[in-house]
Amino acid sequence: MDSEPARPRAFSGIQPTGTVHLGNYLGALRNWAKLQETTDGVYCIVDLHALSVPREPGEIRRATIEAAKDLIAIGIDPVRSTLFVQSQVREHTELAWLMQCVAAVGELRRMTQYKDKSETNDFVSAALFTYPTLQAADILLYDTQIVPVGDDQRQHIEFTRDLANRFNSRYGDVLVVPEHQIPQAGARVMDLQHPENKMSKSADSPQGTVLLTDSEAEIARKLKRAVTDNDGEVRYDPVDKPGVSNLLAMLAVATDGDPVALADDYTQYGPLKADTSAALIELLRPVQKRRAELDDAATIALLEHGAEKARAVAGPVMERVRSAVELLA
Ligand code: AQP
Repeated sequence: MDSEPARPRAFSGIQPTGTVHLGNYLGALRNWAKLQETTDGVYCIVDLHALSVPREPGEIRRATIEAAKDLIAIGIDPVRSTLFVQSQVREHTELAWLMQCVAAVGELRRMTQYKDKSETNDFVSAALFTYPTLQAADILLYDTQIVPVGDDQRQHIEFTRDLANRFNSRYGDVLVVPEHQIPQAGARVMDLQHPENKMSKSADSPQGTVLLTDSEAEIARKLKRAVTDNDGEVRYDPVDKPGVSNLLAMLAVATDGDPVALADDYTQYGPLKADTSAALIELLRPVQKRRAELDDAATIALLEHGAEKARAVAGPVMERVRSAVELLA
């Protein structure tokens, strides 16, 4: 295949829907940065996905630039990897249509993200329903082998694999079928105030969400007030002790430890919270320093260059797909 790189290709995306939080960082973005050592990384700010729920005018543009700064600060190197904005590469929406043509309505209805969001949003757009077909197109357009994501994306990546296999069985061996890569620890960072829910940019839970831009004092305060439980035992048990287990999981990722083993070091919640907070502050300090040095104009220029690199891969893949479907050249 022409566009197949010498190293395996990794692709993933993030919505410009608010400041990046610890869940994004520990569950996905840290992994993106690490994978640059061994893979050809393609990382996308998926602004069209963000429009599947209503936004204020101008919000997306600002949030896109901020998200790009977050990714660069986290360690995505726009020279080594391809960092770009989804809407600047038109092939994404073209392939998304063809994915809709092989997707079944019943499959889309079973997507838990759609079920959750359609219950909580007043206006449920058609785009919210077909969102996973655009996500499949994002991934498949780059002959992706590895998709580093948090646990919440497991079902969408499975769906992407199903669509790729179905497409290939109809049209020949056209699309590369990708695998997800979900980390052992940090794959589902929970909200500090509602540890039964995942930490999320769009959840209205400022005290439960640790943002990449939070000051050290804010991080310490949020961790100190994190909801735990009343039994007082430090044990890693995400089902019965979600709050305490969330602290242990975050501490484990930040210190390269194991959440079950770490629990043995504590007999009280206070010291566990204090150590987790100190480890997270330490982890985020260099990221925050780098982020403060980035400016808008340079970031926009890097994204334009990234879009050129992305088009150079997406264009030939789209041509291959068009030809397999036998659209008129
Ligand atoms: N809590 C989390 N723990 C671990 N990984 C997470 N991810 C998101 N939340 C967690 C991973 O981050 C990547 C980017 O996902 P996103 O842009 O969908 O992030 P979000 O915070 O989930 O954003 P929103 O706007 O609130 O989206 P919804 O409400 O749609 O989930 C992904 O790899 C994701 O797995």
